[in-house]
Amino acid sequence: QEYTAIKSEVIEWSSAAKNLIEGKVGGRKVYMVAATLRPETMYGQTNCFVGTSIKYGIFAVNDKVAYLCTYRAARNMAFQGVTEIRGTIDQLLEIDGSKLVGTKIRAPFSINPEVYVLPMDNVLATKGTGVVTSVPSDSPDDFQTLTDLRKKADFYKIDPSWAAIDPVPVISTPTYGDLTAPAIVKQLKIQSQKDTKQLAEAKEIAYKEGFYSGTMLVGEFKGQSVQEAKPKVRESMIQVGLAFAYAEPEGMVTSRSG
Ligand code: ZZB
Repeated sequence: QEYTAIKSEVIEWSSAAKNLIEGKVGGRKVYMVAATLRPETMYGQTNCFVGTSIKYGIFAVNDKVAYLCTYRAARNMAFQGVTEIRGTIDQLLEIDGSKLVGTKIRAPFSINPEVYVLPMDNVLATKGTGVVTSVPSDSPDDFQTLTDLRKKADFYKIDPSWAAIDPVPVISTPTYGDLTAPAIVKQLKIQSQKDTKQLAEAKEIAYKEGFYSGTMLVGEFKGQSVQEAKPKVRESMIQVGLAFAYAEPEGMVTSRSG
């Protein structure tokens, strides 16, 4: 599986993370790294998700830069030319996902350039980087989680202001309009992020609809089809150093064995 790894620079750590991190990263710029299959939706990022019971690490890339992701992802990256010496992993510290909530980051290419880290129940530790960038306009999981967080901010231990950014129209589809994910969530009568079966179905529909029938409403490739724009947005982000290619080992094995 070939993902695009999106780099979000940390602007301000949550108070829980600040103490832990102080003095541990040696002045490096820290980026949270999210794996996405939909780089063309990055204009619509409204926040970032982590799993509260997942352990993350901060890994040195060189003297100036460090990445925050799961150990598993850092290990994969070390074999994909991300670190200076192939296969070496330099973990600066470990941190619980719960402590990252409330951290403010820079969301590259987003119409809302500064967003917060929020908790999501269904983040898998075994997929991507364990960091998920949230695009509620086009991802049913993201829309439903954001809705849950807004309804029960106390329960999820978040400051409501961290979840204040509304979904941003970035892609139009003929069947669902300018906010595809909210429309599908409504159609399937999804009530919470615990409705995982319906959410899987909604994701499938949203992927197909966006890819085959979507038109870009914003950005450098406005007016183009998603099929045309997707690789171009990806290339733009990589070119300016805000993204890089990231593959999951399973995918690599599959493509090698044909
Ligand atoms: C931004 C985005 C915008 C995404 C969208 C999807 C959509 P898949 O298809 O199952 O391989 N994701 C990435 N890592 C994780 C994780 N560890 N746990 C849970 N979710 C994760 O899933 C790939 C997508 O799932 C990724 O692409 C990411 O969300 C999320 F408009 O990034 B995506 C219809 C989907 N739309």
